Amino acid sequence: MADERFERTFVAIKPDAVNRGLVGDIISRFEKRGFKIIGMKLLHPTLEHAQKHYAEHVGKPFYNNLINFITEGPIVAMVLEGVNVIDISRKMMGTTDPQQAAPGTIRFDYAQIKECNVVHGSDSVESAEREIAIYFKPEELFDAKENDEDYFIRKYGHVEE
Ligand code: IDP
Ligand code: MG
Repeated sequence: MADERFERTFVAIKPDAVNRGLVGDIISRFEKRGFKIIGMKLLHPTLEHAQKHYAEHVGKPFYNNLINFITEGPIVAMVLEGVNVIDISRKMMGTTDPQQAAPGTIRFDYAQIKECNVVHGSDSVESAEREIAIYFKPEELFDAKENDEDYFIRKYGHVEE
């Protein structure tokens, strides 16, 4: 990466949110914060995806329910890049339980129960690297252009005389 202040994180819009038509609203929040989408796909997670993704939760009471839920239908898998994106994107999501989440967070605004809490975000640099590799090949990730809304206009916007 060009600048070490920039991190990458894995974000998923879960099947409940895709099903309810919340994809655009959720992506929009991250884009407006300035985070760059450097990878994105709609995919139906396989059992293998789910088991790898949630390996840390094996044996917990909610594990089977979680695996069933995440394999219910398509998710939007994303890699976001930005300054402190791991921590900030999780703050934007709110706490795991939407009932405890702060007003204005994604989980407060769009969810009611922790079993169906609309988004996932990596919780550390190590988790991000591990989770990105589960869902993306290296060639599926792209370089973010300069973080500047006028980049393409300045570069291509010269009218031919
Ligand atoms: P996180 O998504 O906020 O990082 P984790 O503890 O990593 O939360 O749990 C992964 C997912 O498992 C949560 O997003 C939630 O959907 C589900 N989950 C976590 N704890 C519980 C629980 O106590 N009951 C039911 N589902 C849970
Ligand atoms: Mg987690």
